[in-house]
Amino acid sequence: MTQRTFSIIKPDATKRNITGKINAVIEGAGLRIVAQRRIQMTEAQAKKFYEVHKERPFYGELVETMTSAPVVVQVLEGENAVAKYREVMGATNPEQAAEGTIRKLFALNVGENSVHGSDSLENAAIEIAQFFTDADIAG
Ligand code: RTP
Ligand code: MG
Repeated sequence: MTQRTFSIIKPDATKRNITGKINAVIEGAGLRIVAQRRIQMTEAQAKKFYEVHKERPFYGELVETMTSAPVVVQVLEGENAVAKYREVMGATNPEQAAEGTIRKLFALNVGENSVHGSDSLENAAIEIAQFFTDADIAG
């Protein structure tokens, strides 16, 4: 089934100027970047985006990290895009990420792990709508 998922290339990656290298891994895995924009996330946007984690001890740090430099927000399209992108990203903690995954290749640590990807089809739609309108997406 063709799906769309939401991706963020995080500040640790934009700071190191490796967004193209990450996009090459995404495209190499057969996912198409059908929308993409570089933005400076506001504190309000980051807090809303990570609201599910607001009781977690790392929430404050997470919001701070996500607003520390620009991010690239993206919509990725492909066969089973949600699960496929989670696979391409690798485990949250790069020490546990499989060879060849984005986090194994590029992440610095669990907090600076280079990418975000939606964890379900339902959340993908919610997250895409937070940053893109239908007119922004050309599949
Ligand atoms: P993401 O949401 O960014 O795609 O990552 P994920 O699903 O693999 O991980 P999740 O559990 O949703 O956590 C969201 C982000 O919070 C940071 N985190 N820090 N210090 C910590 O123990 C810790 N745990 C999670 C990570 O940057 C993670 O991507
Ligand atoms: Mg998550």
